[in-house]
Amino acid sequence: MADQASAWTSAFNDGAFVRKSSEFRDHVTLDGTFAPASGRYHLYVSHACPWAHRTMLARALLGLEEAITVSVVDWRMQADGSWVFNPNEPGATDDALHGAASLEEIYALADQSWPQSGHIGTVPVLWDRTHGTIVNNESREIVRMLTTTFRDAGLTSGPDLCPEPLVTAIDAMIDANYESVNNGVYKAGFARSQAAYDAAVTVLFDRLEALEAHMANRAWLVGDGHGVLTEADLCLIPTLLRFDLVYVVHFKCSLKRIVDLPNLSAYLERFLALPGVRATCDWRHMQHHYFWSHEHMNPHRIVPLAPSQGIHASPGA
Ligand SMILES: N[C@@H](CCC(=O)N[C@@H](CS)C(=O)NCC(=O)O)C(=O)O
Repeated sequence: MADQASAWTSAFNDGAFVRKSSEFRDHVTLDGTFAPASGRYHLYVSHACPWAHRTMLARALLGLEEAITVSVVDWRMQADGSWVFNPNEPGATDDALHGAASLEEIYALADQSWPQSGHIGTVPVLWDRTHGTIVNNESREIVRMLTTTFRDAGLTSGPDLCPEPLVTAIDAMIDANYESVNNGVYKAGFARSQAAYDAAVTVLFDRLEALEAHMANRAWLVGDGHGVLTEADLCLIPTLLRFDLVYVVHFKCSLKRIVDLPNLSAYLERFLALPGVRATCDWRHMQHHYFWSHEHMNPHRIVPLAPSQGIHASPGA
């Protein structure tokens, strides 16, 4: 059991968690092998997963619900880090395309050598019906395809989440939040030395305090004045939405809660009020996933009672 985490994370370096890189990195492009089209692509997601949540937020905000279909895995990640389909679980679905029992089967359909690779498939996955393969399994790249290529193809409605003049600022903001916050909570929670934990938590809260100050007179992270809603918000917010519910306790990110940071709390409320967003937030999948799946960290699988104030006190999906 002590080695459970190492089966599905790539490595530890002096006790510090190092995330594995994504294996499928093709792109949907207007003139390439993978062209944008309604009804062609399918997303495999977990409602628990902050990375998958980014793609579900882009899909919802861009009105792509009918153009891109979705299957949702069970929130119970298996001991080896793999995901299974369980349509009997509320909020989860079967594999609508292949009737697969697990996400591993989907990865094996895309790459015959997958079962021998020693890798375990992650969510999100963007699947192409036409070529019967995985296009990409890196959330940030999937989001960018939805906000740019699908938009250029006229398939989206709603805001431009990646305006050309803001691309550099959006990328810089996503980069600044990635190791510190999005991956930072995992580095705190999975640390195998006090020094690695201390370092991760220090960087995490320094960045959260900087974001709290940044949001003092703004609505959104990037753009002049109050800013405009962009991909940068979609990439940060899934981590903030899980923070008080999960990371404060489970990953020991306990210096402060988001509810203690008024500007970030208002930012989350503002985001949750956008059309379609709440329907992507399954608090139960989020919370139960972490406390059940990381058995080496929580051997009795006890799930804390949810916070009684703040965003988690009102319904999600
Ligand atoms: N770089 C990936 C990370 C995806 C990821 O790590 N997803 C987690 C769920 S939160 C997963 O599927 N883990 C299973 C595993 O690592 O075996 C992305 O951003 O898309």
